[in-house]
Parts: sequence; C-alpha cells; structure tokens
Amino acid sequence: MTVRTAWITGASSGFGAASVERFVAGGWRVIASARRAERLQPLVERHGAERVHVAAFDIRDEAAMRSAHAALPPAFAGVDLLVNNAGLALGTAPAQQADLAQWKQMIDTNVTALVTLTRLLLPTLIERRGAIVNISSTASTYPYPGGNVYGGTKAFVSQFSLGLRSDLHGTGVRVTSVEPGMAQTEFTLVRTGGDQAASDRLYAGAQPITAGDIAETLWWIATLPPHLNINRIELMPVSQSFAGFQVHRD
Ligand code: NDP
Ligand code: 8X3
Repeated sequence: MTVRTAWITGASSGFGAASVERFVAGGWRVIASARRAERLQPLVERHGAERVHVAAFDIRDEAAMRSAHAALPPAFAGVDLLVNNAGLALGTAPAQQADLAQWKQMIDTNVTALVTLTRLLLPTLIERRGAIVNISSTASTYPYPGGNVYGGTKAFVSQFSLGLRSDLHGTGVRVTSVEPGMAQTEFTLVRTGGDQAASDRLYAGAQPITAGDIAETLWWIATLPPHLNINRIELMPVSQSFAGFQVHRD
C-alpha cells in the first residue's frame, strides 16, 4: 500500500500534536513543524525517522520555510496533505486598547504564513491530487468582544479555503476549512501570556473539545473516498452555544 505524507504545522502542541499521532497511527508519514524543536524531536525517537520528519522553524520566516521545504528527505518530499494548523490568538482587549504588535503577529502567523506555505506546496499537491485542511475557528463566523483581529484572521482562513476550492476546480485537490469552537489546548495559555489559572477557569466544567477530537475529525476528512470534499465543518462542545446581540442604552 502507498504510504501517504502529511505536513502538519503547529505540531508541537494541541491539535497539531494529536494529529501527528493520529496520522502516524494510521500509517502515514508526517512532517511535523513548529518552533519548539525540543517538543518535536521526541516524535522521531518515538515513531522513527522513516515516519516522522521534524522541521523546526518560525512559520513567519519565509526563508526558513523555503529551506525546510528544500531540505525535505526524498521520502517526505511528495506531500499529499497539508494541515495548516499553526496559529494563535493574542490578547482579548477591545480594539481601541489592543496591542498592534500582537495584531501583526496574529496576521503574520494565521494568514501570511498560511498562504505562503500553501502557495509553496500547491504544485506538489496538484501533482498528487492531494488535500489541504485549514484550521479556522468558530471565531471566523461569530464575533465576540476582544476577538477583533483573531476573528478576522480566521474569517480570512475560511474564505481563502473556499476560494482555493474554486481555483483548484478540476485538479482533484480537496480543500476543507475546519472551524472548531472552544477546545482545551495551550491556546488560552498563549492568548493570556501564560496565565494558567485563566486557562483552567475557562475550561473548568465545560467539557471542551479535545485535541483528540480534532485529530479524529482531520483523519475522517483525509480518509474519505476521493470523490468527496468537506467544504467546511463547524464543531462545538455541547456546552457551548449562541447568545444574543448586545445593546448599549444611553
Ligand atoms: P496550541 O497553542 O496548543 O498550538 C498552537 C501551535 O501553533 C503550536 O504547535 C505552536 O508551536 C504553533 N505556532 C504558533 N506560532 C507559530 C510560529 N510563529 N511558527 C511556527 N509554529 C507556530 O493551540 P491549538 O492546538 O488550539 O491551536 C491550533 C490551531 O487551532 C490554531 O490555528 C488556533 O487558532 C486554532 N483553533 C483553536 C481553538 C481552541 O479553542 N483551542 C478553536 C478553534 C481554532 P510553537 O509554539 O512550538 O511554534
Ligand atoms: C478559538 C475559539 O472562541 O476562543 O478559535 O475564538 S475562540
């Protein structure tokens, strides 16, 4: 049986780390990328260099990304699935108080790096009739106070996914936007600048989505029969739903 290869970004934690395990368990090769090499290297020790290739770089650094791509071992060079998962939210301040540097970091990571890696891999993905799974968010559709630029980046990811589908019409390449709601990972720790208590409070008693839930969803999407495309999929924990508009009164 042909062994397929997935490039999973943000593989050092959360959804990405769980997805590496799922795809390796399913018999795939995985290129695991993120900045924290010390979190990625054990994957090679655990699964073997023929199953996992580590590419440790800052995804905002285009030159580093191109070098990592050029340095892929031959067995990993034909990418069948790109999981654009690396991303982050920083802060929850209202726009008028937000830190512009944090906004730019979210745009550089969630948008610019995502389109750069996608563009780099498109020729291979087309040649192999592969697939792209972009990790968006419920924040792409439902605004909330303090979500400003984070939600904007995810709206871009969702719309870019649909646009890609349109452009890739006839190539056989599948494109999916995965839009999770509240999931317990390091996401809130990162968003709050390392406030573990705030992260624990957010998830306490809520039975949030787990990283394993998302890994299973990605596995399902990637292993559907090749004539099926999931355009977008939105997931929430049962404990999370919608609330009304806010009204300010004079
Ligand atoms: P984590 O913080 O656990 O994981 C984020 C991953 O992104 C890490 O592996 C991190 O690696 C990587 N990353 C961040 N910045 C960079 C960078 N500059 N260069 C390379 N890699 C980077 O969070 P999640 O697993 O929850 O997040 C994964 C994706 O899911 C994100 O796009 C997030 O927006 C999205 N999402 C999360 C939800 C949630 O509630 N948790 C819900 C909906 C969507 P490292 O720091 O080692 O570089
Ligand atoms: C993460 C979900 O609601 O924190 O994308 O924005 S939320």
